[in-house]
Amino acid sequence: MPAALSLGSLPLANALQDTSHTDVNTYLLTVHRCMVCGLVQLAHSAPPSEMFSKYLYATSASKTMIDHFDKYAESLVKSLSHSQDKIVDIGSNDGTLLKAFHKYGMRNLIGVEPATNLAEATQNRDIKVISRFFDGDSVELIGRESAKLVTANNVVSHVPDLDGFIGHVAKLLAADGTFVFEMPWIVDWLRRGSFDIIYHEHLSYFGFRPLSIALARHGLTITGLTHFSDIHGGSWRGMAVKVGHEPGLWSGSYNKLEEIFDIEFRELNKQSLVDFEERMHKIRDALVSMLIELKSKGKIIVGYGAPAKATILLNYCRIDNSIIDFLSDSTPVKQGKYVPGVDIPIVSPEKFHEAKPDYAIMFAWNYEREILEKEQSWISNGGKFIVPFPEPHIVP
Ligand code: DWN
Repeated sequence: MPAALSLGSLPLANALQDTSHTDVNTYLLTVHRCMVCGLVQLAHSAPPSEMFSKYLYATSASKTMIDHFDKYAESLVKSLSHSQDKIVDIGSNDGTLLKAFHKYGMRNLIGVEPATNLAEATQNRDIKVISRFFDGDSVELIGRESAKLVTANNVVSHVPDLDGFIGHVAKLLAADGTFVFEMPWIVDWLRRGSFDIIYHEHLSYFGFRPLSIALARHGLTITGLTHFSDIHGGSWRGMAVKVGHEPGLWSGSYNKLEEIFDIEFRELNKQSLVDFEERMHKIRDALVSMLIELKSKGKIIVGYGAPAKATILLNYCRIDNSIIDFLSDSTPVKQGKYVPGVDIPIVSPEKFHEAKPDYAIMFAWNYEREILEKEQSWISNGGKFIVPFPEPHIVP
């Protein structure tokens, strides 16, 4: 398939460096769209072991996600009948969701997490974590058809073998089990123009058409859909069960799925990715011009948050430490490191407040509400955020 759009060769988004001035590996980032099922995906993947064996992203780094997964667990526990019903969270990260299930009384909790640093952080008496990539052996280890609930949040975009992954989920699910997944929606991404979420961890950028085909191939059907506009820039939570075990009132979701297919058919076509690339260039040029102008006026400019997407935005726009003094981040393990490719140091939130910068690029734009609430004092003293999407603008 012809490349729909390309960001060139960029570093791995979470490959933060321990020292400055280090040469980092870069990998081509080109996005393609399958002309059969419409799946948008990367043409080249980087080695999963380089990306996921030691992982710096922690779900609990933002209150928004802690609260989100607390409500997630509370709502799902209502559909379970026993505290010993087995729940398996694939890509359990730092256990934020599993700990929420534990809080609501569940006691048979298993995480599957390849990053050893995160797996170790999660273990407790009622939560067992298998530190490996989810595969057929994981299913045998956990027990075929033993899980009442299998969850996978912000995971399906990361798996190289989607068909194999869904097949293993189907084998793990009990006959009356439910698969619950969350994923950013490609239509939200196209509408916002947020190209910074294109990186090597994200192999696929989902619409529901390709995902439904993959689920159907393994006897799973979608019976529940909820959209969250403020989660990772716009995400869906889908629920799927084994065909023949649909709940009575699932037709509502069936109609919603039809609507989603129509939206995707209209907004996700060959031209939309070509238009997206043009928009990418415009956003890059507008952001760089804004920063150069502010710098020429002697303004102090920093970054707020050091999410994976910051690496992409900074490297693609070639914004380095000559423009931005540092990025602050609330994740302890990120502090003291450097953003790969642009040599910008990552510091603690305390350093952000000490520096009293004039402007901060909100790299963690998906938490705008939480961040604006948190930084009211800096804002009231004249601090301003630069939010990159849908086009670079200053808040407040
Ligand atoms: O898909 C993925 C999503 C789920 O998480 C993974 N591939 C990698 C990761 O992406 P990300 O790093 O872009 O995720 P976040 O959650 O957007 O990262 C936010 C970053 O900002 C964290 O490092 C924490 C930091 N932060 C902060 O410093 N101050 C966040 C908030 C809310 C804050 O107030």
